Amino acid sequence: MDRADQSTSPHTTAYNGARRVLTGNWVGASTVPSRSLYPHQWSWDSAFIAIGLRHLWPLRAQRELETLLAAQWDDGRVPHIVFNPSVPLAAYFPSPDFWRSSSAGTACGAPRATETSGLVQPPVHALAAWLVHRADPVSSRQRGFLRRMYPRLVAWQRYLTGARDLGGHGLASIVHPWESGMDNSPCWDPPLSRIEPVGSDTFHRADLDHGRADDRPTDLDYGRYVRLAENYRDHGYRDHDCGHPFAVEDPGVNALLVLSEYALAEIAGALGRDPADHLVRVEELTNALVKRLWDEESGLFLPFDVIAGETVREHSAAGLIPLVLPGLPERTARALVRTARGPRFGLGDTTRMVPSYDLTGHAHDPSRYWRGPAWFNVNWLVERGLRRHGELSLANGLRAELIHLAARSRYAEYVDPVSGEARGTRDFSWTAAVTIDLLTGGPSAAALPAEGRRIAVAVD
Ligand code: 2M8
Repeated sequence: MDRADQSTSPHTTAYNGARRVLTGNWVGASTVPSRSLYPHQWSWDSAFIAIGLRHLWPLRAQRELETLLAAQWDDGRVPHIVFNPSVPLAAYFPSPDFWRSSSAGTACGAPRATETSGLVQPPVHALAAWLVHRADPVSSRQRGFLRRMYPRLVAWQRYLTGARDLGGHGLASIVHPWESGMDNSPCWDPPLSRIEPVGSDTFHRADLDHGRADDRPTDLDYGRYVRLAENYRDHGYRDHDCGHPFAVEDPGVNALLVLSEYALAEIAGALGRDPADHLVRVEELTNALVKRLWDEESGLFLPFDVIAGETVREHSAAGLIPLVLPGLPERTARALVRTARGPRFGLGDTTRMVPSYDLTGHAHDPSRYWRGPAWFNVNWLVERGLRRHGELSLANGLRAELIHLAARSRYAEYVDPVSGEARGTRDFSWTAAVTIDLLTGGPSAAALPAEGRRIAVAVD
């Protein structure tokens, strides 16, 4: 922590509380998002957790990512959940006996000895690996951390740009709402409406044993989630012959894919390799993102429904995430900042944190899962993006709210974006992790990959 933070007692309290959460949720080789609601290892959670852990225990941060990537499939996918065999099956649904990865995933090279889900989550991992390395380069080098991680991270990115380029324009598609990380976003309502739900009597939701039903997705949504996951599993998790009934290009996922490609360029450089291939991909991906997902009318990136062949006209915080990219055309970055401050997201005006979904949207609900509440990881990305594009006063205001609300909410999973009231579970790991990162790095240390480096991106 920097000196100013140490001398300010609310910051010390926030720091100590966050450290306590991360200590309590560490289970030996990785961190659970929550002891009660999410008792296994989650993919993008672990990336954000590692970004926080690196300031406390750099070796533990390296271990967090190593454990996750040890469960990578031979086709390159990094599974969205790595199951802990000592946790009872009933503790989380869908449990390992639903996914059956070690048998159903054989054709795609799922691990034999570890059970995982067959879906993926946003690719924050190369970014996390780079930041973790930077926190303690000496131990990282001694342990060959980057050298071991690099081929796995490259394979992961190539899975997304290869097997998952379902739209044929170079962007990755998600094939299930859970893959966006923003599970219940209204953005998925139109594509999900085409999916026949399984009956709610065919499964038991463990989430309702821990969370309030009003804060969580409905049974109808769960019926559709289960149908999609079953279909994928029953096709051996093969992308080419699954006939994915749900395929969407999500701006958040694709922006993080680009940011991680920047991180791969940095990692390649640190390993004495030529980063050129990664930088070419950065440029291609950024162009594809802007061409295909930028919506001039709303000043936001919008998802594209590959099956229906149309843009999903719902406005979510995922559309602001491309602000983290240094190569974003300046005009686009300025428009995104205007949208963040405008009536849909209210930043610096009506909201304390960026809501997950449009305040003026027909489906806005400030309490329900990803349909309005504010999440700390998404806001950390927005804060980094604002800082990167020189919006220091907005970034500083958001940073202060994030630190304050994290501690006040007891490190809640999410909060009401206007009142800051806690929602979801408490002692949530990534809330604690990004708090540590913001407190430790301070405003001057955005230190994302490609800081200061701009690439040429064509815009029509
Ligand atoms: C939530 O998702 C899981 C399914 O993956 C669930 O609702 O059971 C999401 O918030 C997701 O983004 C997050 O990674 C996960 C664990 O924190 O919980």
